[in-house]
Amino acid sequence: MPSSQAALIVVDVQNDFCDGGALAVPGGAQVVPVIHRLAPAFSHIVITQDWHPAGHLSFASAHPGRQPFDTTTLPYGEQVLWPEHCMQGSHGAALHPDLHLPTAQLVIRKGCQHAVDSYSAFQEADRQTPTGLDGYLRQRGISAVFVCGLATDFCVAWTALDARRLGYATCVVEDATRAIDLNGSLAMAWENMATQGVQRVQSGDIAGHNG
Ligand code: VGL
Ligand code: ZN
Repeated sequence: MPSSQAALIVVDVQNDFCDGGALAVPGGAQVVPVIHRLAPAFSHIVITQDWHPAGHLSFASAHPGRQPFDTTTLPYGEQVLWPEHCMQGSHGAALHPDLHLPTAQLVIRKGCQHAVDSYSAFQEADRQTPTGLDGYLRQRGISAVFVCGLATDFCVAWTALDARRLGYATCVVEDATRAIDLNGSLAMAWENMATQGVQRVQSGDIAGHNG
């Protein structure tokens, strides 16, 4: 059982990342029942939502002549160009309707700046703009985080890597994630996370086999 100093971070379980969504992650909605089994083990739960303005610079449509899943270079580095997704206030940006986490106390919305993407729940891709999540967790005495949700190789991995860098004991709950897997991105994400000391765990290791 995680201690009271641990938080569960539920990343981007939104309609657009689930089957039928604008940027559907294969099997995305399958994380929902696994997350429901994990939740009772945590006294702190944080939910994130990818939350882009119309015309966001991470959208291929903002770059004439470019296609979704191409990459480009933005001032802060390489950027994958995505289909339009998770537009602020849209149905696609809403949390999956089956996700039921009544004890979650914080929702972090990220990717709100027009010209900056934000995969991580802690810091935007400019590596300068904090979301405030680190302060929130620290002020509550949290020293360990368990990351789950969508997608393993983008927002989950970036969140876990930032958590490690900020000094949290960090686990990714593999069976509570699903991946986009673009050009080997999933294997690369697990490799980076292992190198940085992020632990790869399964939901059964945490919540027991209670359901
Ligand atoms: C994500 C791509 C673009 C994610 C968000 O939640 O992993 N991926 N925006
Ligand atoms: Zn996004």
